[in-house]
Amino acid sequence: MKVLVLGGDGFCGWPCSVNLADAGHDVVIVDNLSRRKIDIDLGVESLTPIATIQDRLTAWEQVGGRPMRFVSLDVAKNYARLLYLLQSERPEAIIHFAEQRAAPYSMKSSTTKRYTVDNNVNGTHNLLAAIVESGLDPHIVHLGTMGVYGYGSHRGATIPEGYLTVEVPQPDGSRFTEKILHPTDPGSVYHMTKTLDQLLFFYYNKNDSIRVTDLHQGIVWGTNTALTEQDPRLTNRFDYDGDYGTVLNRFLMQAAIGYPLTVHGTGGQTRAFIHIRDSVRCVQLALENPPERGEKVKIFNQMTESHQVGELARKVADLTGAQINYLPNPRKEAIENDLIVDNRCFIEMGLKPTTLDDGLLSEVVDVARRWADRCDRSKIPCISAWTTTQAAAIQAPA
Ligand code: NAD
Ligand code: USQ
Repeated sequence: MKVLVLGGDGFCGWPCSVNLADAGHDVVIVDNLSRRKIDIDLGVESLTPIATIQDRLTAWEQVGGRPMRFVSLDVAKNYARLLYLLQSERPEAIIHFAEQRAAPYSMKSSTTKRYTVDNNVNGTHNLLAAIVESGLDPHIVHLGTMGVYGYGSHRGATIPEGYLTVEVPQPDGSRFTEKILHPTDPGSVYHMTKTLDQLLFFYYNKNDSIRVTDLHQGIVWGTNTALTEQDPRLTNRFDYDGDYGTVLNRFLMQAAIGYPLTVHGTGGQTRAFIHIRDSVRCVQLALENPPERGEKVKIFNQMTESHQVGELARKVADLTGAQINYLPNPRKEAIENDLIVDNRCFIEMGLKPTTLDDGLLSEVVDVARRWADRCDRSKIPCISAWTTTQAAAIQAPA
């Protein structure tokens, strides 16, 4: 199948692209390389050395991979070229990873808040409008986030896959039931853009019958897949800095270099997780099981397990002997929360979840140890504060 992978040079998009090419799909990567530019602006680099997109594609062909093409394009800014790309490539599916994905980066300043909203919302809307204008019927597989449901108390309720069945009371005392989009409760400007994406998909699906699968993904951990391990030039990125590093990969990397694990607050926050290998597999499953024309937006919870941040820190400390540091939380978020998630759709489609086993955790620690000399310790602290209250707390002397 002809597939455009928007954001195919990124952490999730690159291993996904090679996996789809390996599965026999005709892949075109579309990326404006903004993630690499943000690294330059922040003065950080992926812990793992990553090759240029051109070298990645050459290496992929040299290991015998089905050739992929690269198109440099900003989907949020260059509508005319996006439309032309659709008209000329006529893709059957479009995987949409092309967004600014870090919550701390989105909260750094009014500039990064505005960039995140402009980039993410315009990118998604441009894609939908261009599909309508092209008259084509590609299936969009979008990477959304578990964070759209929010991390307040769900009072023990299981989070359904996108839609909530509610009972609506009528004036005569009777009730009717209806399935609605689950209410949203974003925890950052970044997460808010994903809730706006949801509404854009809902509308264009209703009005123009655009076929969409929205994947509400949890925090991705791990780094490489079997395919990206074949050649050093295929290596995936590993973000460890205070803006882009995500919690479990950060803890594993901190353990590897002897840096006390940076738990925010008490570590009572519960989050959903998925290993990069399962993330790649889920995207392929979603791609190969498209909705029918006229079917409402399919929403899957793309996660395999939930864990408390503090529990993860203790697990990593037990495995590696690392120290744990409980820090003032730079985020305005619940001290603790429950999180029970329905993820039956992927399990029923055949996903065999990769769970948090010691071997896989150690594998990430080994990768981090190999590249420890590339780590800039000054970039580890999370200094992006959600409000001035959190900013004052993280600046106060310990
Ligand atoms: P990433 O930043 O590594 O990759 C995003 C890619 O999109 C980058 O290569 C970037 O250059 C590109 N991009 C951004 N804006 C673009 C634009 N306007 N035009 C063209 N290309 C653009 O992020 P990731 O970790 O690979 O995440 C991919 C998607 O998955 C995101 O939408 C993110 O919200 C979602 N997601 C990620 C995680 C995670 O833990 N990494 C978890 C849940 C959901
Ligand atoms: N945290 C720490 N210590 C750290 C880093 C984070 O305690 O050193 C805590 C945070 O305060 C937060 C939790 O860990 O409570 C998760 O933070 P994170 O940075 O790992 O994840 P998050 O900001 O939610 O964002 C990541 C991805 C985003 C994706 C989201 C999925 O960057 O693209 O959408 O995970 S989810 O969390 O399910 O919403």
